[in-house]
Amino acid sequence: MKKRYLFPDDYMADPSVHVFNGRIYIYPSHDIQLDNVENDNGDQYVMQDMHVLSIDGDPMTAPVIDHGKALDIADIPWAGRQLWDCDCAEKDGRYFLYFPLKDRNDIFRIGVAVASRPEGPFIAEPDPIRGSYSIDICVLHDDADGEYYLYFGGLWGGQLQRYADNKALENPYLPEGAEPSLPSRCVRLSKDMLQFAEEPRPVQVVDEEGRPLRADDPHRFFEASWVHKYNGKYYFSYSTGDSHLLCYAVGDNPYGPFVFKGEILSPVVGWTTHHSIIEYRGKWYLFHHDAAPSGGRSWLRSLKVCELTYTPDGHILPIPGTDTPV
Ligand code: FUB
Repeated sequence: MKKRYLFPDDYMADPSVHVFNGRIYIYPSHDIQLDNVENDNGDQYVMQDMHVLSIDGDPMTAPVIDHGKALDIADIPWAGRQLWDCDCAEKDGRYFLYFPLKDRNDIFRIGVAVASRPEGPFIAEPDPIRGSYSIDICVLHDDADGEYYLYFGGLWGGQLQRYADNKALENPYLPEGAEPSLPSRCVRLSKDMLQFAEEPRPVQVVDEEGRPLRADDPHRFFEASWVHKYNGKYYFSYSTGDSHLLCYAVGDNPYGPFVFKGEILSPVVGWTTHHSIIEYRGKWYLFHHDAAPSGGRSWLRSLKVCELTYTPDGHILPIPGTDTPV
């Protein structure tokens, strides 16, 4: 299968990709060179700014433009550390960048920054979104009702296990064995795009009998939610974290439940796997990252793209994460 490294000049990861004004815009995390501090808390991911990239043409071949720094944590009033995976949505000619960032108490919150152009620069709101927590943002603009739905959540360093019913727990709780796995969250955004319009709801990934996937299932949700629509169905895709897969599940509305369908990408080089899926000029593409160019250093990742194919009945054909099994 043909794949392309998009931006060999720098280490970037977690590509959230959208088509705005007929052009592909990529909103990646900006990885930083540092001595290895790799641990399960994600302390190796210390990103401090983000750039916007764009492509006008076939993403497998057309030039990739770096529009430069679009947001810097030095300009975010409530910033602590670690600017992780963001996503961008357009409404009425304004662009809203949603980003997870630790506050000064080392708690992940979700912030919003606004721009008049898709490449920024983005100006951060003074405070995080009220009631927000955890990481890994995806925004769906639903053509069915015109609303915007924000998905978020990630385990371990992403802190999702610290919450239940949208309230902080005194003691984090990670389900085990046959217990239902922890779900991602979905919330409708307010009309001004700056707050949640409701309480976030759990996004259940269920098997064909409607049972939530178990905590010990290698296909259960871990982080990196992404939602796209295909033939009127909602495709919820995500990373399984410690089993290193990208998987997908299909539902009938933005909140789910989503019925598990299969794997999209087998393990890549590097611990994390994270992606987005778009249609552009009649073809479908998977954007993701791996750590092969950095020799497998998981905190130095590189952006990749390849074509994605559906079967006639709407299944996604699995893609190999590497040319050789890992
Ligand atoms: O880039 C930091 C974290 O690594 C992301 O939030 C996760 O999805 C994983 O890719």
